[in-house]
Amino acid sequence: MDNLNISIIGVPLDLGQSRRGVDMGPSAIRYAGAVERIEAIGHQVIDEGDIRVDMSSRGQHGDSNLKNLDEVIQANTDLAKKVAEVVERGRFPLVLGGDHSIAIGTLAGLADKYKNLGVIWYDAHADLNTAETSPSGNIHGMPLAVSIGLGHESLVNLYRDGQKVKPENVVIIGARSVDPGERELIKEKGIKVFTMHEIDRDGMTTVIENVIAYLRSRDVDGVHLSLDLDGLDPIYAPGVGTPVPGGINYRESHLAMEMLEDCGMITSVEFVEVNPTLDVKNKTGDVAVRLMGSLFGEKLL
Ligand code: HAR
Ligand code: MN
Ligand code: MN
Ligand code: MN
Repeated sequence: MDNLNISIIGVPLDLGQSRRGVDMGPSAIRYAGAVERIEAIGHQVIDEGDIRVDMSSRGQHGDSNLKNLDEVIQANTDLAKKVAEVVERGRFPLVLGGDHSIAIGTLAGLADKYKNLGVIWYDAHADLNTAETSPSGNIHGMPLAVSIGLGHESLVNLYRDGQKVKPENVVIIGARSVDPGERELIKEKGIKVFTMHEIDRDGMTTVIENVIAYLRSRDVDGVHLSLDLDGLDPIYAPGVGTPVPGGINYRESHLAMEMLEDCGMITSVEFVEVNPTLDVKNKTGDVAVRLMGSLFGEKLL
């Protein structure tokens, strides 16, 4: 990877789900040395600080089956503006969550420039629920559906109207907890998914080769990596709100990051769902920063 001008944007949002503490994710990732690690590779980094999140009316949801909808909309609208502005300045956005609902804002902001964006969704979950299919009402289970144009209209039309990403441009890696409504949507929209089964059977090398070939065949004009730390096995990333056993291991994750770095297609990244209150000595924030190292071109030799 050439030397990049990276802008870090923190989003201390925990309102897209029900467990407190994931709002401290950006702090934990910074504390684990994100800026220093990326600068040591040779990139230039500006920490743009955090998006302001209104916590004052937590828990007072209106009549929809979407928890803290107004606050999630507000924070994501501000995030979308910030991401769009950073991209406009020719910089590479590195967004730190916060729960995964922040992908709604990140992808909305990226849609200003990227008209055929590819998205890699590294996650135990598909995050393809709508208010109708969600078992929880947690918006962090919905951002991918929202971004392909499905769900509550105030989320779908956030920042700019309609779909931000084409479903044919989405690749999910690491899925192992998919709800019935999500499964239907995957089939209906033909979304490309590499579950743990494909990772076990074919190995991460083949999986990432296939991901890259697929996105090239889609002729994407950029690729966003949305990395939910719960994609990793909870052994390596215990500090997450919805851990699912049987996940991607530490070396496989590094290999995936290294191969994505090699392909030169990644144009923005977010690391989400780090919850320091559930963690063990900031292990999960630490893994996030190590993976950033590989993704931004750190070499073993
Ligand atoms: N699918 C479940 C729901 O919609 C669980 C979502 C879990 N959350 C995340 N996102 N961490 O990947 O509630
Ligand atoms: Mn997720
Ligand atoms: Mn997840
Ligand atoms: Mn390598």
